[in-house]
Amino acid sequence: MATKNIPPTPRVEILANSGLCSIPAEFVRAESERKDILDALNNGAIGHGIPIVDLGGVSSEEGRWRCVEEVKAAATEWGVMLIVNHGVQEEIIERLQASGRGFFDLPVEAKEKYANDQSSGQIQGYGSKLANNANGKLEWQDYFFHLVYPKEKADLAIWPTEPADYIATTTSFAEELRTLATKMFSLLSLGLGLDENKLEAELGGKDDLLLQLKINYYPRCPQPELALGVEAHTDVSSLSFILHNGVPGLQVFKNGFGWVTAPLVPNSIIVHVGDALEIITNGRYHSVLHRGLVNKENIRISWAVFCEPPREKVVLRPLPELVGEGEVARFEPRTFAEHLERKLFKARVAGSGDKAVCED
Ligand SMILES: O=C(O)CCC(=O)C(=O)O
Ligand SMILES: [Fe+2]
Repeated sequence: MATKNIPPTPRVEILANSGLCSIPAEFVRAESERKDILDALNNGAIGHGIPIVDLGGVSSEEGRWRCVEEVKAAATEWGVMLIVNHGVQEEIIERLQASGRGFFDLPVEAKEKYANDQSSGQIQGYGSKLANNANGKLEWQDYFFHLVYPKEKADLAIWPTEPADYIATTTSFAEELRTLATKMFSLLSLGLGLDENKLEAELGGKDDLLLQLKINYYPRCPQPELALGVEAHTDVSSLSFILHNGVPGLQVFKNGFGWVTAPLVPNSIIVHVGDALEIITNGRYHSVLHRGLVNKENIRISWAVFCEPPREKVVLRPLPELVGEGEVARFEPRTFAEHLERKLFKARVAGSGDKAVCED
């Protein structure tokens, strides 16, 4: 069981349920972002352009090469895609969502038993963003964050024991997602003319690539035009897989288009390219800038699985075979831990866009 910490900031869920009509100043975004949020909420343009890739044909030779081309194009031009016929059983996804929802349906006091303690480095558990960034802004969300794969590295003592099936369900889901991650890394490797195991091996391979699950819980917000559920960022992971409860909110940034809202496609999973994959591919695959909007009517919940390299064991550097003649390596070598440090440092210096350490 997790330690019982006094939460450093009030849970957003409590604020949201307190009947307030205007949100506290720490949640009000800068003027520059606000116009942009309002425009996005008003025009509601949903997702034209974000590629949708059908992985259904991946086991035939011809179908596989079609998937390679489509996945490559999406990762190169957008850094994000929706995949369908991905092989993760619908029934497991339904159970995962029911158990995550069941946890967040518990009273806040029950969830506090699982509270994390970021100040002492205990980043797994139930939490809310600390105002530790230079702009002092908070995000309109609470979350549950924990390592879910490989099983022997997971700290089951901090996993929810309510709902009763949470542990079994989340474990089965993580196993299926791990298989899907290998499938995606293989297509992405082939797309760059690499051996199909190459990218995954560079990121830690079977034993050391870690899956971290973050359940993002975005309560209803009385002033969605002023707030963000998650501020603009790129994920530090190699790939991230996102599921959600059917409420729109995720937006990706595309040069020439601006902010584009991810469409709702039944039984799809959203896949982001993150920083670690961008680094080792020397920028061939693009780490996508994205953010989350909130709304007045509906609670939004998303399940983000971050595929992370081990913190110290591998050095992330552009693969020599991807640095073409006359090109330069666009990224300096670094461990994943060093990458996290750099990103936090940069964000502090820039005074915005900072993320708590546990967040990709
Ligand atoms: O809620 C979402 O759809 C995305 C969340 C996200 O970007 C993250 O947790 O890193
Ligand atoms: Fe993200």
